[in-house]
Amino acid sequence: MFKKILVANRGEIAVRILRTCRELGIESVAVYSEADRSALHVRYADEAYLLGPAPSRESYLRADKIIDIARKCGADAIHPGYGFLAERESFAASCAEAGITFIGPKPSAIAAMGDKMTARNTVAAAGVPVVPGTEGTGSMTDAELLNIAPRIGFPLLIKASAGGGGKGMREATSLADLPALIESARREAESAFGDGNVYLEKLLEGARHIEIQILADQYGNVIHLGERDCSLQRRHQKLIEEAPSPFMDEELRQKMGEVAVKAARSVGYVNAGTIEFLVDKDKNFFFLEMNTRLQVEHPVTEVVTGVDIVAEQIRTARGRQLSYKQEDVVLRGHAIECRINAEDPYNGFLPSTGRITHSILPTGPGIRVDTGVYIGFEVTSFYAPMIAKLIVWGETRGQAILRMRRALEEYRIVGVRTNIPFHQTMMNSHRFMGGQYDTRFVEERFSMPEPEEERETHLPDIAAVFATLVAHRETQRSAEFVMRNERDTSNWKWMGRWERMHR
Ligand code: MV4
Repeated sequence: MFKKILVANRGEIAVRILRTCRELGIESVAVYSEADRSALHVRYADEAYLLGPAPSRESYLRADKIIDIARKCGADAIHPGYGFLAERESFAASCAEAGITFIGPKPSAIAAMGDKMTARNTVAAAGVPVVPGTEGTGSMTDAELLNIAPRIGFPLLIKASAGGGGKGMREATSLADLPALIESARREAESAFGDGNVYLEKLLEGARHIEIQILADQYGNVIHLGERDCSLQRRHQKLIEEAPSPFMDEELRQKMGEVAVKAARSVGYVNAGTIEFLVDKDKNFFFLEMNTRLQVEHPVTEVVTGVDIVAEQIRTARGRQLSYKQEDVVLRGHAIECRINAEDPYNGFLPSTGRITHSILPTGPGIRVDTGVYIGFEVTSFYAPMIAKLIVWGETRGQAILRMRRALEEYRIVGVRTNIPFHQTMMNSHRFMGGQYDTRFVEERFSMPEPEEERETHLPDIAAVFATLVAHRETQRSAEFVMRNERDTSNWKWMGRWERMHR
């Protein structure tokens, strides 16, 4: 096994990775910026080294410094986490040149999936369904795009080839609008990625965003760990994820799982990866992109499968076989993750900074909290506002929702505003309870109640819930369960007093 792993990341994901290193008996190294001198990941690791000033460009993105530190301290592998250097082909290649194992896929797989046109083409050639759109790779002129657009049909999306995650995306409703939108998409892509190439895809409306977790070793074994439903997003930032998807059935899971494995094989994938699909109301599914890294929302999959995904990443990077065969993977119960962000949901989700002066974490049966902060920690605006992930498990989806409500009520954070009230509202929303949501829900059909009205608006209108129930039996059962157990257990007032006491 590796002797020492350097974790090239910060916050909750660095701590998450360090935990598995500890369990596997592998020594660990943290790197940190000046803003993170007293961060949890620095305290948790066996050794820690300063990278530079707070801005990521001068710290967590300094590939050269990180590789240098790894060499000097004798680390034989680097785990990149997510974000920062995780999907940079050049970083994976530099690690290899330095004789250090990059815990992730080969540079060629990162490159093939990182260029979204290449990814579309590669997986389509392997028999994976893609959204109807432009074919081929490389740059297309405006004239070529305008020529092909009517055959794709409107509305359509202009997507940046170097993009992903919705960056540089434009929606066009008619041919007349297209030239200006292509122009602005190219400009945004050029300045964000230094690559102005764009392609077109038919816009799938009202689809769900469902992704499949895969694991692959160096011996051609590729398995999938089922799906995560990530449809609850705001401005392409996921807010709530769950596994399994309330929309899924076993037949669709098997089909999408097999297709995801095919997509991974098409680029010779090794390590953990995620295939994103759009699934329409008729259960047709289409490849969107592949994320060649560990994802923020990986815990919901860990919770329902019992698989330590980070451990499998480390094992496969070291040349071990996967610990599981496909038939060993059994889903049990239901998991929901709420991303706890230092953002004010009552004020347009404005980021909130400050020192955390008091906090109580929810615990107890079926609860997992992955966080990189603690009492005394200063939340700054240098990095993403996510300060914790609250993950719950329940035997059924309904039990998971009730448990999440309980956990959200227990969770106290004083010093920064958080989006916990948003999650509480969502856990009481009829649409969420009924599993009836798609990618537009948060932005188009959801609004926060006024703070003082919160409790009233939370009281469920049972008739309305049943009126909106879908025919899906599992979903119906979970909504009924929630309804049957519904009563106002909020101790918001008491907790409000507690919070004021500690201001
Ligand atoms: C789409 C789509 C509908 N049709 N592509 C967003 C992030 C990136 N992974 C791709 N995304 C989408 N691609 C086609 N052809 C819908 C999304 C999408 C989305 C779009 C607008 C607002 C929120 C969204 C949330 C998830 C996915």
